[in-house]
Amino acid sequence: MVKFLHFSDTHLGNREYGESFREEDFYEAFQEAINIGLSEHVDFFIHTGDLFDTWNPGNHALLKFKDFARQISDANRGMYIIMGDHDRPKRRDDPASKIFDFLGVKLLDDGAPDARRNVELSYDGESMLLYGISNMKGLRKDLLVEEYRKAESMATDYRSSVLLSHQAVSPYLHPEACEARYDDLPKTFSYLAFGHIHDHVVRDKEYPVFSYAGSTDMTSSSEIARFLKGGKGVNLVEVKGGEVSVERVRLKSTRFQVEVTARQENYIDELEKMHSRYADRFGEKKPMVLLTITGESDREEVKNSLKKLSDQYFFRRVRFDPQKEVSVEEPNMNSLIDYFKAYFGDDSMSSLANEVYETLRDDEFEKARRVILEKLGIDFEVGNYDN
Ligand SMILES: [Mn+2]
Repeated sequence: MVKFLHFSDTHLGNREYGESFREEDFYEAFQEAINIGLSEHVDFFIHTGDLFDTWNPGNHALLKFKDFARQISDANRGMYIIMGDHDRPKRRDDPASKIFDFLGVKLLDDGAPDARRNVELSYDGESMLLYGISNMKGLRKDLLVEEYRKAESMATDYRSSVLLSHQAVSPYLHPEACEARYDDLPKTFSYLAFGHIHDHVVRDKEYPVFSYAGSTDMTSSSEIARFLKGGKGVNLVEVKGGEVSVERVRLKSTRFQVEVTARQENYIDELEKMHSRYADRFGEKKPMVLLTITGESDREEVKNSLKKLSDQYFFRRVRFDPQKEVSVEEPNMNSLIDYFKAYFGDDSMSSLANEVYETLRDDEFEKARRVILEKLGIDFEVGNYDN
């Protein structure tokens, strides 16, 4: 039997809202993932991309990862990884993860045209194929399915095999944002280990078993809804003679986040309701609350009363949305998008304007940028994504 830990999208170095404690949160989640793997005596670790938040991480993030890799190497375990879209150098340079080969970090597919993508492992008398394809998009996207076919053909020679891939696969993201369809994926592998989509997905009722391990912390508020349902976690995977079982292990260190939307008259009540519903999930860290105040409000008064609660919660910049309730009662020319429509005289432009407005209001500049470029049909290599 072979046992390994599959995790993904750890975005080391991410400093959300410029808060250094948020950067530490990502390191703590990574440490917890390693602790889980080592205490479960896994044979090795696989990481399916977006190891770092950017392709040229800061020195602190590099040092933190060196420490993590050393813990794995001291335990005589290996780590196999591929590049996510965040890890792939945006200009001619080497991938950051290559620096750590001396600690047993093996990058499958370093992006070179002749990159070695496969490695054969042997545990417990069983040989296993690991095959990694780093993120392919932009010009590379058209070659992706061809690469999947090559991988598929190599895996036919093995009873046990794992594919590492970092892509958006439909139906797990809206089709326009996807580089492949689920039906395009190789079918000869035992386990398809995926990264890129930050929510956890597992399909284990059919062969091969397919999973997005998901991120270990949230890089966008769009991850909160799924986090509230299932938390963040890692996959413990066992493979025996081609049979796969996946156990999801929830991370305890991921900082709790929640959105609360209320009017000024009742937001304190709503915060209390949220507290009684979720307090047992807060853990040791101060929970982060994304608060939206709808309708008419006295912003100064809200801000002052939130200061008194600041030892209990970390409030992200509060959002005031006077439009929100009005638009429900009277849809004509009272919601922002109606104004955009009137101004542009074009549904597509007005929905773009509305989406950009919504994302910028959340301070998600990179996401807004992506929305614009996607809408204009520009495939691009530079910049960050929230995935
Ligand atoms: Mn990611």
